[in-house]
Amino acid sequence: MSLYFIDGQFTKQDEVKISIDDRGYYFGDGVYEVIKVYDGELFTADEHIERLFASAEKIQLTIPYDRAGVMGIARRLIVDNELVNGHIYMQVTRGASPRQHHFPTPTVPAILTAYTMTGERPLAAMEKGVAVKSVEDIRWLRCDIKSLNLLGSVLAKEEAKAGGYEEAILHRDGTVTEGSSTNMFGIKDGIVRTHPVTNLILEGITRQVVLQICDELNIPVEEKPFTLEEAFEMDEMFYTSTTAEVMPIARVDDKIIDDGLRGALTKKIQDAFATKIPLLNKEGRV
Ligand code: PSZ
Repeated sequence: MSLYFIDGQFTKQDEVKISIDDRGYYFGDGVYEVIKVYDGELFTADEHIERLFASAEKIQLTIPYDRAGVMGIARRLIVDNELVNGHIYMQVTRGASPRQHHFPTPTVPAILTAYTMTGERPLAAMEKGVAVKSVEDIRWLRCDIKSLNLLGSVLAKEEAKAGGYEEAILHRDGTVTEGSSTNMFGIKDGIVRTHPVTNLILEGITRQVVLQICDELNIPVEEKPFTLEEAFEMDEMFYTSTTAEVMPIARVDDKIIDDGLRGALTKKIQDAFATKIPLLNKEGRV
């Protein structure tokens, strides 16, 4: 029986109780994070916890723990649930209070919930690549916040999935922003292109790792938006996320990217990413 952390207590999954008045349930009024676990070890946890606090601050939400407290909850869940490979899901809502749009008065404590999920690296897709569908980005103008309000992403992903695609490549007036739950990259003439960090995208932790890898490998990067038309003409494309890592894109809509095979630079970045994963380093099989 998997253990959940709910509002200050570690609870068995079938004993979890959440109030119908939780503002996450009514309004999506909260923020969340997904942290990858490889071989029982958290990956880039400091960065994820920092982003959780940053998202919370942007919506004037006070997390009822400090950073070390949040890390401690994540660690205890891994140990008690004997998680080897997978991730921790963690969310904080603005507490439980009778439904009214404005913040609760008097203030109620924020509620942090967290649990573990098992999952393996998507190695087959990482070799073969995936297809993505272009979808208009109808989300709000604060995509820099990892908010629980995900309707825009849900509808985009559903449209992609219904069409047989793995992910949606979102665009505003033809300019690519990001994926429904990923950051989008293109490579043209040896230069890696991705949308700059603005209010229109989430600053992915995997994005940060990839930019660091490019720096280390002297691969030039331009953090400059590109259009869908430019995407079709890229030499290579990939997207990044905590669980997808560095995922090659073989096709955008009906346009095959280059020869449709994983590109050489994408492979190089994937290999460099793998060297940063604790499990692979430890066992020496990168
Ligand atoms: O399991 C999954 O499908 C996951 S785990 C994390 C994500 C998906 N996505 C995070 C995310 C996002 O929601 C948006 C809108 N843009 C970019 C990303 C990538 O962020 P990182 O790299 O921090 O996971």
